[in-house]
Amino acid sequence: MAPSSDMETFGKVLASSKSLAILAGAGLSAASGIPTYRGAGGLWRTHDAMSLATPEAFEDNPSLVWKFYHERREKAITALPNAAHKALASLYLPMTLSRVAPSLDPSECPNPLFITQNVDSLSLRVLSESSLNLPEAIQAIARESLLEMHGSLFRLRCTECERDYRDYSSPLSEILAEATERHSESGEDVEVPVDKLPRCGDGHPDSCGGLLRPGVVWFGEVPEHLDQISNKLDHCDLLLIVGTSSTVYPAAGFADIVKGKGGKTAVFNLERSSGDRRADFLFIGPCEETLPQALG
Ligand code: BV8
Ligand code: ZN
Repeated sequence: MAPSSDMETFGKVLASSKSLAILAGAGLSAASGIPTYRGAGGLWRTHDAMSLATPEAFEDNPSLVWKFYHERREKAITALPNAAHKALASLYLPMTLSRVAPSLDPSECPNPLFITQNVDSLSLRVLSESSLNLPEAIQAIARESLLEMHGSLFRLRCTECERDYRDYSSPLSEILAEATERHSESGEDVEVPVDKLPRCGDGHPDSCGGLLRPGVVWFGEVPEHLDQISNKLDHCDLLLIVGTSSTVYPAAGFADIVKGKGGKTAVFNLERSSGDRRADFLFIGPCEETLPQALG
């Protein structure tokens, strides 16, 4: 049966949902100026972005991979959450939740569960943004509910001692900033020696000086929070699928899991995608417009 695009019917299904989950992809942050993977953003300089998001690429040329992530970090840190981020975050406001999803099971925490494939941490940031002025207690619940299954550009992990911590410094490294600057000015590809790349320590007492890597999940690595995600999908009765081409696994298989257990799916995308073939609802358009309508 073709998916419905009727907002009113969707509103009724949302109002009767007892266990809600959201799966987000790069389209959620497109309106914030963060390039998607399959749009123009799929290419970084002369490289296919996906080919740089692997442990092998980092092993092979950590300097090139760090330049790639440094640029994305700097772009994400200056990006602002958009109306779609805010519409999703408003689900953590009790009054919004009681209005749009009054049937959620209060004993199930967190409910809704927000799973993002994005590494820009914009969804995390919007939770602590003053524009939503979420009380601290709600912010804490919301942060618990937000699973960055592919990690974050703002996490660093030491390749030696495995220390894993958040770092929002900008720039993370002067020499990477300079290399980026020179490339954007003259196209020059400045080599950054490995011993000048971000190192474990940099002012932290318990540091080992090992080479740091971006705290993201690369292809071939196991995504994070999979147990919590599969527990949720086991009884999720409505999955909102926002701004994803549904091409990267295991996230691309979440819709089928929910459908297979009798749940419903609602896709919010600019265009048709492989994630909507069995969708119950399909809202074609920019999610920064369709989500505020659907959750408003
Ligand atoms: C795993 C972090 C095992 C890094 C990312 C061979 C070898 C090894 C693995 C595999 C293999 N073959 C297949 C695999 C599995 C592989 C995979 O799926 N490959 C694909 C390419 C076939 N997956 C993995 O390797 C995963 N790990 O399988 O481990 C395992 C699994 C389970 C249990 C135990 C072991 C790890 C995958 C994670 C990779 N890391 N990111 C970084 O970012 O640098 S993936 C990265 O790409 C994103 O995180 C995201 O997941 C994906 C991009 O997808 P989207 O977010 O959907 O973005 P995209 O640009 O594609 O689409 C944007 C959509 O938005 C479009 O539909 C567009 O229409 C829409 N849109 C645009 N604007 C808007 C909009 N919609 C609404 N409004 C708008 N305004
Ligand atoms: Zn270390």
